[in-house]
Order: sequence, then C-alpha cells, then structure tokens
Amino acid sequence: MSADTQSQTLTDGFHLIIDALQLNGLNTIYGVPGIPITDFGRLAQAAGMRVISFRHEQHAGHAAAIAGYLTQKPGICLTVSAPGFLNGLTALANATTNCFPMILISGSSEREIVDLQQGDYEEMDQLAIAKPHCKAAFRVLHAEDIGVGIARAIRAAVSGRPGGVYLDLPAKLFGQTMDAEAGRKTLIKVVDAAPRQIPAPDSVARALDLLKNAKRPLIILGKGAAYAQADADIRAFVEKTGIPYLPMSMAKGLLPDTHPQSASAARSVVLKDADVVMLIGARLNWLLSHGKGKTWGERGTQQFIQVDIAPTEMDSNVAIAAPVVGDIGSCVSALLAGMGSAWPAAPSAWIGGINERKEKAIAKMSAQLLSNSLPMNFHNALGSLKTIIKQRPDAILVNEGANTLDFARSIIDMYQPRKRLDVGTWGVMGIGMGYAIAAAIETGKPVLAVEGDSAFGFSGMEVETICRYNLPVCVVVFNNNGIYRGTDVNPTGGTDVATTVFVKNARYDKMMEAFGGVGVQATTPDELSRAVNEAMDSGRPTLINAVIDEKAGTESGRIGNLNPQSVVKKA
Ligand code: ADP
Ligand code: TZD
Ligand code: MG
Repeated sequence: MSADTQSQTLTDGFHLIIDALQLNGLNTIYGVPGIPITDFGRLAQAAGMRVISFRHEQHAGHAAAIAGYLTQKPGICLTVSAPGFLNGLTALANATTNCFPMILISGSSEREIVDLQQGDYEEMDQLAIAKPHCKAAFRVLHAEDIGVGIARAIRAAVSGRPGGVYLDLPAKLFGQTMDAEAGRKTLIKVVDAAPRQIPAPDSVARALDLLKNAKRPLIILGKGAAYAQADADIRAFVEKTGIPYLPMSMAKGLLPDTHPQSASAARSVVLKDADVVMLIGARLNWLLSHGKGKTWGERGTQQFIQVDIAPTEMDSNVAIAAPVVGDIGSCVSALLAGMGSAWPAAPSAWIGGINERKEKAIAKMSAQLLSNSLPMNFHNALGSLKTIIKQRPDAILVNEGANTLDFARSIIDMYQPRKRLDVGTWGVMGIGMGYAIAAAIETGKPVLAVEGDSAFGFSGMEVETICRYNLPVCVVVFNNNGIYRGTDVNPTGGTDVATTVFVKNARYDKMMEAFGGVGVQATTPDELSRAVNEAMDSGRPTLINAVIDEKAGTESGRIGNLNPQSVVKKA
C-alpha cells in the first residue's frame, strides 16, 4: 500500500485523541510541548484546535482549571512526562480543591521500563502520583480505548462536584494505528455529562420552613453558585426572600456588590448575629472560620441550611439542620417554586441594623479611597481601579497577593457573575497569568490582573505568552518592594536582606516591554487610572508598575491570625 492509501484507511492514537476531544466540544488545549506530545500539539493545531503554549506547565494547568470554571466544560492541560507532569500537578490539585473541572493529559514513558524502574527518559509512575490529587485518574493503553478514556475523564471532571482528572497517555499509544472507520466507531460523544441532580422535595420544604421562621436570616453565596450559571434564579431567590446576603470572594458580582441586600460591609455583624444561615455553593471551611469560634454566634445558637451537590459536605464542620442536596440550578428553582406567593418580608429590625452598619463602613472607606497621599497606598490605588471596573463591568478581574488581594476584594465592587477570579480555597500564589490568559481566551473580554509583586513573580514569565498571543490583558503590579511590606530587616544585621523583601524600586513594567507589550510606571492614582484605561481601550498587553508605599501593608494581609509566631525570646 502507498502512504496515501494508508492514511485514508488508517488512523492512530494522535488523531483519535484529537477526534475524541473535538467530538465533545473540547477545542482548546493549554500546555507545554515536548516528548512525547510535541507532534500531538502540532496535529491538534492543524485540526483546528486552539493550542496555547505556555512557558511553564503550572500556568497552563491554572489556565485549564479556570477555563473549566468559566465554561462548565473541562479545561484541558497537556504536559510532557515526569517533570512536566509534576509542574502541572499543582494546578490539578488546586482545581480539585476549588471544584473546577479540568483534565490534565500527560504523556508518559514506557510502562514496561517504568514499572521495572529501569531508568527511562523522564521515568515516573505518574498515575499513582496523580491519584490522591484529583477526582479520578485513568490510563489508556490501546488506541481503541481512547474514546472511552476521554469520555470517562469528561464525566468525572464535570459530574457531581466538579474537579480535576488525570489522563495518562504512554508514548506508545500515540503511534498505535487502527482502521480509521473502526476507530471512529470507538469514539464516544458524551450525552448529558453533568446530569441535573434534583433535590428531594422534603429537603426543600425543610429548608424553606427554617428560613421562613428565622428572625435574623443570612444567605451566603459561594463560588459553587457562580459556577452553576443559574444567575437569574439565584438573584430572583435572594430578592424574593429579601434576606441580606454575603458573597464569598469569587461569588462577588453574582448580584451586583452595590445591591441593597448585600451585607458585605457588615460582614462581621451578620456572621455573629444571624440565627439561620443558608449556604449556597459555599463550604464552611477556613474562609468561613469553620462555622464556629469567635467569628460566629455561640455554638449551637445558629442553624444552617446548606445547598450543595456533594452530600458528604454536610456536617463537615458544624451540624447542618437543613441539607439540600442537588445541583444549584435545580435546588434554587425548587426553592423559588416552594416559596409560593406569600413569603413574609425580611424582619425589619435586622435589616435596619445591618443597613446602619453598612452606611458607616462605606462612608469611612470612601474617604480613604479618594485620598491623594503619596506614595500610593492600597486604598487610593485601588480606588482608581474600583472606578474602572464600575465603568467596565464586563471586564474580568484576576487578583492575587496578600494585602493586594484582601484590599482589592473589599474595595473593588463587581457587577456581573464570574468576573472575579482569585486565589480561591487554598489562597495559592501563582494563578495570576494562567487565569488571565484563559479568561481572555475563553471570554474574549478585557482582563485586569491586580497582582502583589510577590504574587506576580510566581507566573511573571507568562507575560511573554500574553504578548505572543496578543491578549487584552492589563497587569497591575502593586509594588511594595516585597511580601506584605518592603520594610523588614535582617535581624542579624548581616548582608543578606530580610526574607520578605525584594529588590527596591524594581521596574516590572520593563518585563512587558521586553516582549513588545506596553510598560508603564505609575506613581499616582491618576497615572494609574489613565494607564489602565488606555490598556483596556487598546486591548494591548500592558504591565503597569504601581508604586505602593512599602510601609502600607500588614503581615499576611487579613489572615495574620493564621500565622504562627514565636514568643520565645533567645538570650
Ligand atoms: P467558596 O470558596 O466560594 O466559599 P467553595 O469552593 O468552598 O466556595 O464551595 C463550593 C461548593 O459548591 C462546593 O462544596 C461544591 O460541591 C459546590 N458546587 C459546585 N458546583 C455545584 C453545582 N453545580 N451545584 C451544587 N453545588 C455545587
Ligand atoms: N507559595 C504559594 C504557592 N502560595 C502562597 N500562598 C504562599 C507561597 C505564601 N504567600 C501568601 O500567602 S501571600 C504571598 C505569599 C508568598 C505573597 C504576598 O506578597 P505580595 O502581596 O507582594 O503578593 P502584598 O500586597 O505585598 O501583601
Ligand atoms: Mg508586595
């Protein structure tokens, strides 16, 4: 047979993987090329897929994860074996922790050699290592099983509680050939990958009963609620109850932060004083002080309703009086239907008290935001960015750092769902450029990445990727010369600088210029807002080095209480 006739009748592992992904509407790959997947990336691009090459797998992995969060389809990350796989693994574990659907596909070395530990090129038992860090892990050994492997990976990633999936593809698989027609028949187009999970009617009635009789009710919206894309029903439900709500960080904008029912500016009071708390797609983890302790009312005096797709989440930290298990879309629509037309108005004393607190807190903050004090501090610099997001509510805000994160979260109002992407459940540094790149690619909207100077450093090299694909990403580095502050000194007085400080007055803007993007140094709120507006108008890759007072921050931002500190004084 000539090569031509062969290619008409034969297919191979490379093509079957690409066909299986495309058949399931997965058309974008985030990765780093190399043995054994270089040709795979090339062929995927040739087949019309968008293949975005990064400088480091961790950022490709974070990009895939946030693509999954934004689209409800698993984001795909592609890596080489051992070290590439391990670089991607942090992102896979982070995706699983955050309930984001993604599939990490890694090429791997020859099974026979790996299993006998004979020292293959990039040898590692990747499947075993991935397993504890993801929802499911699969390996495909035969070309005819590729369809099943991809189908299982998709279902595992998006059904139930979403999360990360690992798919191990040994080098030999890619070149395996089979009859093209027979191969086509092995592919699976997944039907109903994330089936609705309707809550039991009695669980809905129990929850509504508790909520209706509450004197001081509170709703907490989490990023599960944002992920669910049930935006209109969630808003209708919150509004129909009239109950104050708190958005968790990435749920900001599900209802506009300026909504009269938002209790964000009175957070500490509502958590302490509420008698019934309804969680919708939010876990009672450290971010909510585990539902107990001094953030909350006296143990046992507060009752919880929890709406979540994961039945085992219930009672994980405190007793859940009314669990509602199902997908949030189905749960919220059942709750809405169950409310009927005669729902009581929210208790006015409770609402009035919260509003008073809110007004005071907002008034106090707005003075700080307008201050012209120089060098800039977190407040007046973020005051500029707050105005920009107000004027450009469809822009996506990526945010990481410590002070830069905590202040931005409370200062910058969000107006639309899934526009705020941040460090999430782990408070992980390094998501910045990966999230920014995927946000631009998946949504086509402008991206504003607000980054601590330390946070930015974790993924900073990806500014080259941003320039290479000419993405509408504007990075603002809050440069306070270090981690938390730039003022620490080496206690020994030795020549090494303190552990938390960086090179003083560094010019991060030059990094963007190195790759053909726009770099700007901003020392005043005006300069900052002019530069961001220009970047957002032009869509050109831009990095603004925002000079922030090195004394302005606090250790660990707002979570200093989690930071153990020695009380032992050495003589
Ligand atoms: P946050 O950090 O915003 O508080 P978490 O990540 O802690 O949010 O919680 C998200 C919760 O949402 C998880 O418990 C997850 O099981 C749940 N979840 C995710 N997607 C859905 C969905 N479609 N329907 C119901 N629950 C969901
Ligand atoms: N490594 C990883 C992967 N995640 C982390 N969260 C940390 C280290 C520890 N860490 C924080 O929790 S915040 C932070 C680190 C290193 C950086 C804070 O400095 P910054 O922000 O410059 O980004 P501010 O504005 O100076 O506080
Ligand atoms: Mg800093």
